[in-house]
Amino acid sequence: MNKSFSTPSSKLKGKNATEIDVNQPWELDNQAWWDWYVTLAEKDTKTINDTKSVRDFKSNKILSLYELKNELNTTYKLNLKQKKFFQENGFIKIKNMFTENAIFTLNRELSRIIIKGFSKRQMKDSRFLSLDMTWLNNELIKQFVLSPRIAKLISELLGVLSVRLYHDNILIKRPGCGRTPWHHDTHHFPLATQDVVTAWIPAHAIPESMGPLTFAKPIDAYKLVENIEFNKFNNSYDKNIIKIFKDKKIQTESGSFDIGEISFHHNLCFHSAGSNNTSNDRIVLANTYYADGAKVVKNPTMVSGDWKKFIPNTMPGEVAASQLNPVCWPIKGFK
Ligand SMILES: O=C(O)CCC(=O)C(=O)O
Ligand SMILES: [Fe+2]
Repeated sequence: MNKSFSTPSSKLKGKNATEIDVNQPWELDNQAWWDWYVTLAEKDTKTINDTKSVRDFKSNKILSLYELKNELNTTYKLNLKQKKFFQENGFIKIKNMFTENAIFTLNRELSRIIIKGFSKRQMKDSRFLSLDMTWLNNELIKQFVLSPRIAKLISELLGVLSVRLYHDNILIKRPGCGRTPWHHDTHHFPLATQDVVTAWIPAHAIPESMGPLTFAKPIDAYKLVENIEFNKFNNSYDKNIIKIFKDKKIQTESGSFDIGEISFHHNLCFHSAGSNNTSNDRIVLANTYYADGAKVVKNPTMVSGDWKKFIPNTMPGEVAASQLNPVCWPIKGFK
């Protein structure tokens, strides 16, 4: 699958502000969206150069689909402390969500998909590459995306009975790619609910030098920056957030991820990511889920990106329940 390669930032520059108002829908694909979006980030001040390989798995067994299913179908028991942490902070990182073998299996499959999905020219730049909806044609990715282990945990974090899939997203931050700007995902998902969580599943260990996801604490941090106007042309929005968080002494969590460690973030949680200062790709499978019954907002904007691909045949204002948004929890046969 070869994605179209467009440069939205140059398209944006060619037009005046009223022509590409942020309130207008996004007309390009999800890759184009990421290409544009990372141009809005302030440069990283840290320059950690780390060339050691993070591909080093202690065990490197590729699991069969049957073995993988068994693992992805077991449920995880959240404790009260974890639930409280998520309620207060809007995110949680959980170690050992998956075994090293499961992550190794995911790593090999994602690496194969990436080689197939992008041309040499596309892979040459220090870009943020993205592929979505691969679960539709790939049984292994489908197991991860529709995993009851993940979906049940999300329903418990949100305190809702049932969750649907919004979309999957393979996120590849290439060596040398800069920061991901500060944002919360409410900006991105055209869903008229606050019950949305993304599971961010690294396909290897992510040291700090590689740009792990960074979270602001507590979840209410977004209220401090609610009135900052989003700027689609430059990094002023990101710069403003950095300044306000610093002035207000907002704590951030930017630690590394071990193999098998996964983070879950709520759509109101402010997050960003550092630049990738290593010589390896940072490869992550990020899947987003929402409470069953949610509707599409009445006016999706350009920041909502390619949403019609993820919720097809659905008009703004209608319930988001297309065939591409299966209920991932509850699932028959599981308690
Ligand atoms: O991977 C990144 O750098 C950003 C991902 C992100 O913002 C998200 O998954 O919500
Ligand atoms: Fe995000």
